[in-house]
Amino acid sequence: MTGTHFRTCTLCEAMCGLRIEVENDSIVAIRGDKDDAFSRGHLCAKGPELKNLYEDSDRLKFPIKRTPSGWEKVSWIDALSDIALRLVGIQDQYGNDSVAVYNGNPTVHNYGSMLFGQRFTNRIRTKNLYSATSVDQLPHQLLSYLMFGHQLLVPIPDIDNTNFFLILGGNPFASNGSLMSVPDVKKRLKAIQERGGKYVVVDPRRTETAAHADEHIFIRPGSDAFFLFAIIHSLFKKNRIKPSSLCKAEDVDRIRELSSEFSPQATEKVTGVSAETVERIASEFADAKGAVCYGRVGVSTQEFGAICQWLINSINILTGNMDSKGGAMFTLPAVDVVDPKSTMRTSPGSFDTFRSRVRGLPEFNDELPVAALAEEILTEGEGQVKAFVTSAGNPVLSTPNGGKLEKALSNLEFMVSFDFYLNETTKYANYILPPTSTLEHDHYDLIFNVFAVRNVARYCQPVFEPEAGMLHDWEIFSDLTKRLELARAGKPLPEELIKSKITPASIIDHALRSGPYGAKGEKNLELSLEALKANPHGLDLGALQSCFPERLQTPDRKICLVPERILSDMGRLKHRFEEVGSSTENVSSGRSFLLIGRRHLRNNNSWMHNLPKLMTGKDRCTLLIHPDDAESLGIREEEEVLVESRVGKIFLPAELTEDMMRGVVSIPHGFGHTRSGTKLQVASQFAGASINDLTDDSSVDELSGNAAFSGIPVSIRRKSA
Ligand SMILES: Nc1nc2c(c(=O)[nH]1)N[C@H]1C(S)=C(S)[C@@H](COP(=O)(O)OP(=O)(O)OC[C@H]3O[C@@H](n4cnc5c(=O)[nH]c(N)nc54)[C@H](O)[C@@H]3O)O[C@H]1N2
Ligand SMILES: Nc1nc2c(c(=O)[nH]1)N[C@H]1C(S)=C(S)[C@@H](COP(=O)(O)OP(=O)(O)OC[C@H]3O[C@@H](n4cnc5c(=O)[nH]c(N)nc54)[C@H](O)[C@@H]3O)O[C@H]1N2
Ligand code: SF4
Ligand SMILES: [Mo]
Repeated sequence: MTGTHFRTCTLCEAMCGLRIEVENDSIVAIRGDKDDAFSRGHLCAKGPELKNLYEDSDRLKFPIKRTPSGWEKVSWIDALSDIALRLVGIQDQYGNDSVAVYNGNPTVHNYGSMLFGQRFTNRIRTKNLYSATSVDQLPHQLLSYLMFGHQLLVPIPDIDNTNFFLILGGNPFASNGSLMSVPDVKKRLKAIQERGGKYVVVDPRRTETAAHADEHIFIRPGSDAFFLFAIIHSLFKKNRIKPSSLCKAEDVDRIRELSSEFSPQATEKVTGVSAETVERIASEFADAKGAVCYGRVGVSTQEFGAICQWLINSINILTGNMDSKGGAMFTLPAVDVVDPKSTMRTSPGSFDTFRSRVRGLPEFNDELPVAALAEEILTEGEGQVKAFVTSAGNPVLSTPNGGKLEKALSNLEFMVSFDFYLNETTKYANYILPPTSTLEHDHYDLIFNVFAVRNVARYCQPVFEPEAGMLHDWEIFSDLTKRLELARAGKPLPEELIKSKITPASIIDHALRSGPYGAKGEKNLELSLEALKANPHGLDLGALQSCFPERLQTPDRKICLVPERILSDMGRLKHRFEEVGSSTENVSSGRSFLLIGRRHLRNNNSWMHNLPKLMTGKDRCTLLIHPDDAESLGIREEEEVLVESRVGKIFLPAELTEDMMRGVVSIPHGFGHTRSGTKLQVASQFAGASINDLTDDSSVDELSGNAAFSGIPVSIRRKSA
């Protein structure tokens, strides 16, 4: 096969358009697609590595089974039939909840896996559903559900029109943006400055984004809720509130009352941000023509992650910047997942309709927080998890207290992993079911179009035919779902693959046609799969538009400014405020440090360390520490240090930098490829250590159940000491 293909990169949320040159069945170049309607030629170092991912000799292509003498290749039919019988057998013996499922991050970049994986989990009928959501954006979805009535009505910064962008706990220079699909974020941030606007970064580390910002504000990890409350306090004090007709007046009064004790002066000691700075930021925010407050992983994954997202939404609402140009806006995606009339409407959400068995953490959207997974496997009694299915995830490296989860996985009766790598998690499986890789299947961004800074749509055809006998994620899920049903009914299992008449593409085609840009839709652009195929560079469907109150999904089409659930969490917040405020221990006393994470442009969570070109250069898995803190511990540059938390310890080299706040240290996540029994030849040479051997499964945002990674207390010593 020879020719030029146009594809969306599926590695991060930016959705860059790629131009892929193929000669004689081999990729000769991957470049940014200059004609792409959204990304206009942008790409990062990871995009071209889709070639090496595709060619990686460690990538699995056919099912393997763990046996006493090692991994053995098996046929799809034998694997799928045995899995169906084992899962049904375990559920018959111990009940439905004895099977747990975990969906990892790449699921949301793979629409086939999403659509057909969901059918599978529906059939498993277990309460033990988990995903990367609860180590990530759960607070965003929860607050969208509570305030706007739908978990996917997520406010997106109108980056191209804003004049004041307040970023907390996000580092788009490294991550390329999150819950804000935005190719070429650097250029768009610079454009804010060029039009006379400003962007400000609040972060315990002077990140790459902060270094280019108009202002960087250091903040003590985990204290953002107090900073945000202080901003609101200041806005009220200065009379800068613009009440929205979509909010109840008594709710506005309520926020004023709640904010009364968090004055900029009172929060100063707890956050490390001066009262003067808070007052000034509040004024600048209120003055700007179009301002938006945005918080990402650093504020979602903390003890008050949900309260933080509530306060961020509240700041945008109270200053008239919600659903308004230059503020936080909402997409109208071509495949609409919010509108009740849409064929693809997803559940608006649910919260706390049941709780986890051992610790009583609340369900959200039928899922339990993954911080509870290990204990659900390890704790005996009715409802104990005995079998586990993972899909596109590596929870041993990506969820808190990975060491405990490892112990749990080795206790299971049965485990299956949908993955093309034999890694730190999948090595515990009895079967690994490897799907085709991204270039071998078609693609539509079901999720990231919902979070994009413009309304866009693009459909990509596969670049390569898969090798004979390989299957897509959705085909594996589809067969297994039906096989499971047959096994449950005691019927014979077929000796051939059970094919589905419905395909992901047919589902999308129907949704596009009946969606807002379809023939009968309000925008009437006659959008369909055919139309998208005819536009391989994608279609720009326009800038984000105001859509309230019509698109609000609350029963009264109003914003619920102060959800009851948030009110009930205020006691916990106040308690922590008093506790930290009265603590005599200075953060930078040298005895205990607060640990935070970080991302690097050339990493992608845990799974792209096997690509040699991305691993060149300086060691990235280091402990960042302020030189003064290092000096007080007698630690020198590159020296191996021991970092210890309540749950574990790791060794890694120190990297001294004034970019760290005093008393705070940073380690990237996704490393720790030291574990034996994996097949990751390159990654194991750049093994590093896993931050999640230090993060604590007992440290969660008690309201949402989301993992609280930011601000884990650790002690540090020289290895040689
Ligand atoms: N290159 C690359 N890109 C990625 C990924 C990747 O692994 N690598 N992962 C993708 C995924 S899954 C996601 S979810 C997104 C995430 O996208 P981002 O949220 O932009 O990612 P991070 O770089 O982790 O940014 C989090 C920031 O929060 C800061 N922080 C930590 N604790 C606190 C705190 O208590 N308060 C405040 N204010 N800040 C804090 C950290 O120092 C860090 O700079 O990135 C996506 N893109
Ligand atoms: N301490 C700390 N921990 C964190 C974070 C942090 O900031 N700090 N960030 C968290 C965040 S935001 C996230 S999203 C999670 C990610 O956590 P996970 O989703 O659990 O882990 P990943 O590293 O993304 O692993 C993805 C797996 O999917 C496989 N894979 C890739 N593509 C496909 C595919 O198309 N199909 C299938 N079947 N498999 C595929 C890869 O081989 C890999 O094994 O990590 C979280 N963990
Ligand atoms: S920024 Fe994200 S989408 Fe764009 S090329 Fe890099 S990894 Fe791919
Ligand atoms: Mo994520």
